[in-house]
Amino acid sequence: MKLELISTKRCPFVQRSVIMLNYKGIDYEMTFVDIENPPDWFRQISPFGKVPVLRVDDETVIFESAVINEFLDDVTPGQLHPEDPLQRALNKSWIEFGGACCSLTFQIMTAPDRQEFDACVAELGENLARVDVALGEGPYFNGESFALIDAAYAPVFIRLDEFEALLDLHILDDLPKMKAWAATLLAMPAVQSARVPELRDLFRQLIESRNAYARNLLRD
Ligand SMILES: N[C@@H](CCC(=O)N[C@@H](CS)C(=O)NCC(=O)O)C(=O)O
Repeated sequence: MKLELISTKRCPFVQRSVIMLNYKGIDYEMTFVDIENPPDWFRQISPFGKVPVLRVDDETVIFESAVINEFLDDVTPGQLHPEDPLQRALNKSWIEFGGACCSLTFQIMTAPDRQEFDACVAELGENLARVDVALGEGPYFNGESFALIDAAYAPVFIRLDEFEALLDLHILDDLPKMKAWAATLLAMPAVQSARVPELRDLFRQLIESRNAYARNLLRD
């Protein structure tokens, strides 16, 4: 089975799957598409027109990052979801919630005015405070072992780390437990491998091209 991940460099949902593939040492190819102007073949294989899409063979693609990651986990040794059904269900619930957090990081970069920007920052802070309540003592979400839920939230922390440098925006300052979780994940080679070196420039370009409110906060 030769896997191909259809990707963009900026997408946090793609990063979830890159983290998983690299953490598990799975062999794969990466194909980048221009999501603003995608090729016809991509429109045909991606049901929602979104990345990531995992091509499993000539006829089969899997979409939705959380589902892709569960598939990757299922077909490789060393299961990364908790064994206990209740814990597994709770992890899946918070993974779903993590999708909304990813989306808010995008809205923070693209909000057209201060009112919307502030509202998105506040909503993300409130969301993360809810996750913080569910967090254990670390270093990972469930404790000692890295799990799928860590791969799901690491891209949020990549973005928040970029926001600190780019916008002087420090959303985790009031959440020390979560800050420690973020630091653990950001130090992992699999997470670093999902963070392309030009990511900050891509965010800067996004903010500038949208003429977003965040443009006023950009640091040199
Ligand atoms: N729920 C999806 C979200 C994927 C998603 O929103 N991807 C964005 C890029 S970060 C996308 O492809 N957007 C293109 C579009 O909506 O047209 C997942 O988890 O895979």
